[in-house]
Amino acid sequence: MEKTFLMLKPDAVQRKMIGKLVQRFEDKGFELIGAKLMRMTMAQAEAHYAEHTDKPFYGELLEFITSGPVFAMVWQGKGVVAMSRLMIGKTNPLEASAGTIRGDFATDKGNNIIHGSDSPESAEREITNAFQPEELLIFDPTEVKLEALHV
Ligand code: IDP
Repeated sequence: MEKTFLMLKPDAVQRKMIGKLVQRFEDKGFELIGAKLMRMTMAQAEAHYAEHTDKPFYGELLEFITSGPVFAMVWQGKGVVAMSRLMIGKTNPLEASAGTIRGDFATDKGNNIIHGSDSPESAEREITNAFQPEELLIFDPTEVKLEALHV
């Protein structure tokens, strides 16, 4: 089943938007299979944004993403990569459609609230960079037995 890596950036955590943003993806019908509040190490940030090394905003981007806690998530579902990108909206929030997360809640190209993988291959790499395999739980919600989970 297709997976994506979504990350609420430090601006979203600081603005107390975690619940509101998680709600959008739950409402859509995707499955949350892993989530945690974490602070990206510089090494994780560099690996996550490796494709942007040459960009003029690269230094600023690393500084921002490591500046405070992020809320990292793995979501699963048919078409979850493309649909999440649609729900997130364009990189520049001033160009993002109303109704998208960036269109509704941001104005700044750097502080644009949320990251979403751009392909299943990127998702795989980004998930591995942020999560240990045992942190992802796939379960049938109709048959949840607490002792079967890692709690
Ligand atoms: P995406 O997050 O929509 O996939 P990318 O082009 O992959 O956009 O850029 C990664 C992140 O780098 C963006 O989400 C944004 O935070 C930051 N970024 C992109 N372009 C700029 C820019 O021109 N100035 C400052 N930050 C930028």
